[in-house]
Amino acid sequence: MSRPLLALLLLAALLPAAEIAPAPAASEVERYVALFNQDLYALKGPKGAVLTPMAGAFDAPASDIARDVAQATWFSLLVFLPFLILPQILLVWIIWKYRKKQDGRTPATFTGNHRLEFVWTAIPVVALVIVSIPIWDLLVKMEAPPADQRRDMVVEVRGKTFAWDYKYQRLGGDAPTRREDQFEVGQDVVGVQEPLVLVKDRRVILNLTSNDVNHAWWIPAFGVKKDTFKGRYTNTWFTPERLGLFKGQCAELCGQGHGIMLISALVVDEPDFAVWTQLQRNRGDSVRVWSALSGPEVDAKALDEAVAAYLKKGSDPWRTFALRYWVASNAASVARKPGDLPAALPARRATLESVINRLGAAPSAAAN
Ligand SMILES: [Cu+2]
Repeated sequence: MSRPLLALLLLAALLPAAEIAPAPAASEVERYVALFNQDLYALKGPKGAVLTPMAGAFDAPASDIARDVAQATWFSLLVFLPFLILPQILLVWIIWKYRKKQDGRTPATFTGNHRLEFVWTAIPVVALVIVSIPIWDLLVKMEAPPADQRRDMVVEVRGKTFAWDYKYQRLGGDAPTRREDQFEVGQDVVGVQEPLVLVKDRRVILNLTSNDVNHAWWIPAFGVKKDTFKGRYTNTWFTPERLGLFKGQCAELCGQGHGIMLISALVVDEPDFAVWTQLQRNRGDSVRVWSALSGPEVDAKALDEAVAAYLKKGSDPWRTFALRYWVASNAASVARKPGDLPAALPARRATLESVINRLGAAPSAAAN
């Protein structure tokens, strides 16, 4: 073995492994399902289910770009407001002052006043120039990608009739993104749209495209609205600054399902995002377990085999936590759809729990 290679291997052995936080307790499953798999279509209000309102960019900006947009809007409103109000005041005053007074005098008539016409043209032109300066700056800022992107999250956004797919190309932050961190989220195994999950104060760059017709990705609270086209990429960026679920809507009339082509972004803090990435890493193999659990009847043998296969790839606390999470998350998605399955699922999750405990406690025994 060559000496530089040996030195490199030695260095790799000495470097601390990427730190992974301990897995949450099984009792935390419901908390994370409630956070990551929120009902994107409805909010249970006092009057029953109502559509979750979209927060606006002006009353509640939730990103750096949205703050700039709100500021620019208020500024132009301030500059233009006198043009709306002053003529109305003048009009009322003139009508009152020169009303017919029944004193026998006839009103004077006159047309044209070049000086006045010049003034009332020049003043609006100056106002437009004043407003255009900060707006131009902002437009350039929105269009130009940030110069230093090393810490940025990068996500490919793909519109399709009538849902969204998100491909995480880079998670951003301090740690370099590994190949296994290039997650794809979209619709879960039950077909429920998943939100775009972002980290508070971590800038995100979106590369947007479409599978079919034109769509537009729009979340007002982030101050971002961008068209998506098939065969071509558009880009946008922003830094989410508030925690929470932010609602949007496809903003390009794209077909029958356009009205329900909702958009949601969930902004979480670093620790919750770390949990979310661990869940994504351990997601794929959980589908087989879900299939064994979600049929008309539970096939005990198939379930045993699916759980054993899942645990064979790793039975550490993160693996078992992720398995419990994905089954619970799919159950939450199913519960939003009509059918008999939701009522049966609590009992089936208890069955899964006993299988995990039986196989997870002694994975070597399961192999025998
Ligand atoms: Cu659309």
